[in-house]
Amino acid sequence: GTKDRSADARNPNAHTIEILQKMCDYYARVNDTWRTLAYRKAIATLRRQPTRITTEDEAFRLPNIGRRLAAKIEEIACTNRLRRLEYANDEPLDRILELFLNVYDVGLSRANKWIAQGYRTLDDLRLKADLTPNQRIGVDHYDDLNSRIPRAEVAALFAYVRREAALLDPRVELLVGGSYRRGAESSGDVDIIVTRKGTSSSAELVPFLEELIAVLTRKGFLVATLAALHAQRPGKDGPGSKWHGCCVWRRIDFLLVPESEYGAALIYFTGNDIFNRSMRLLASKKGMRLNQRGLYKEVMRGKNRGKVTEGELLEGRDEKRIFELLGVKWREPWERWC
Ligand code: DCP
Ligand code: MG
Ligand code: MN
Repeated sequence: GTKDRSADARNPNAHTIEILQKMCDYYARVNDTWRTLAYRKAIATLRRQPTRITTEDEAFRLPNIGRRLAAKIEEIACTNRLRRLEYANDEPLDRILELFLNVYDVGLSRANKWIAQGYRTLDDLRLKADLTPNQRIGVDHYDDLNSRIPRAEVAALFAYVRREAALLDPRVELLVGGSYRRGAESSGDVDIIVTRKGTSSSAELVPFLEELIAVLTRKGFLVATLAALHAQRPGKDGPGSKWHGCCVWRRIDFLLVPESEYGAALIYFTGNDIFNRSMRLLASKKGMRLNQRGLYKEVMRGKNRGKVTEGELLEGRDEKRIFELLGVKWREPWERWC
């Protein structure tokens, strides 16, 4: 999720941001990635403004806001609405598309197929559609899985997990990453990073997490598995050792991280995703490569551009050191909204 909306309430441009965010969601839905990105960047810029932006010229002078978006900002400020958004959302089918796209594990083509098959409601899906096990969870717990989790509840869920974890292995360290670490007032899910001093591979933590998941499931805390735990292949930059599921119908993710990769994983799992993308881009401009396992000296590429080596590891364990090596000023987690 990329819906860092809760921090906006006190912002002088809150209303404009809210409407631009809806437009952004609309473009994401119709797969217009270019406009989606443009809107996200503009929203990030507006979030940083200490005063209300009301005119096109004022908006256009800000970074990452083009002429047409600036005009829309003025329209919202003057009329309190955006005509483009209103006709985008008028379509009844568009509303159903949005309903279906909010089912866990459903993408645009799946949602469109269901509409073409004549399905219009969640009950249609429940009774008639051919659902994967994850999609069925998504339909059955639609409202819960689509509501944001208040910050205090994230803290309470985490406290419970940490207590059980400590009983299994007191050396294990847990931390909530994601939007919670960025200071959000509410989160889409609970992202838990798991590490232990002295580990150099996430495989060393797999038995612990298997046990933790078994205990939490037995106690009724974890109620569904969405992506089962799998070990990270050594030396590969794959998905990492992670587990996705639900606790009492809140989304919860675990990411296993060896101490040697802790800093890089913290950066990755704290986000947000646009911030991560810009850090990776910066690394590649400087002849380095950043992923969730570490910062590397640029990879050598062979004739067919295949990777010849992983590249020399410059830093993995220390978050601040990675910023330093990249030559960027340290940013606290709550300053990483973009
Ligand atoms: N992440 C990323 N790129 C992605 C998905 C995730 O870089 N495509 C990273 C950045 C995110 C972190 O993983 O901050 C956690 O992913 P979430 O989807 O849980 O996103 P957030 O925690 O940021 O937001 P939400 O409150 O919606 O969960
Ligand atoms: Mg999250
Ligand atoms: Mn997550």
